[in-house]
Amino acid sequence: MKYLIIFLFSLLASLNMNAQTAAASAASSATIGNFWTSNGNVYESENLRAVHSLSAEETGGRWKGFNFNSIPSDASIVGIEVDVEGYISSTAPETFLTISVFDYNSGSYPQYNKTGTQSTAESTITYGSNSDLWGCSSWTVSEIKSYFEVGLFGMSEAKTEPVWYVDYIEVTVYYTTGVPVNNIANWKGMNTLSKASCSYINRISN
Ligand SMILES: [Ca+2]
Repeated sequence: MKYLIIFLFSLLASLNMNAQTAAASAASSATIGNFWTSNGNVYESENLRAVHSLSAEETGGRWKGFNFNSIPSDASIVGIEVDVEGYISSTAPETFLTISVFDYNSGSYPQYNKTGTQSTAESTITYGSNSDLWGCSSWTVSEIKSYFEVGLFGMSEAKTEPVWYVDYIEVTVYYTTGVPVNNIANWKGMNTLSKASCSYINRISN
């Protein structure tokens, strides 16, 4: 029994269980129809900012061109974090911000949202975590590499509508390699794992 236990621990170690790695990237392009002005200013944190004057109608924009080429093709995506560095001209009531991630794949446009917040002093707000898939049960590496987008949207019914300034957007994707401990029992069935259905809404416009 002793040797069996040693063997099993060695096997677990060799499988590199739970080794979580992070890949971070900024966007490198904006989608057509982006309502933000100077939208290329979110590519670097250098105090040059994209600007969005909110209105009573929800508008915003999306960014893409993230570089996650370092993620191995057989990795398991376990978390997505979006860091937004910026500020807003006022925290007027009836103002709503939304941070979204998109999987723009195969013509569909699944979008996963979080309620945004921003103070009048420039700061970095973190959305998601190393274990948050934003309501989607799974993301494939291909979706992350080829179809991932981030959106920032906002609206305000305040008399004086705020202006939202964003200096930098950085996305960190967390992934594991090897066989997760909780999948050992499903070892023979791993090839049958597939993307489960996700709840999402389709956004038609920016
Ligand atoms: Ca910037």
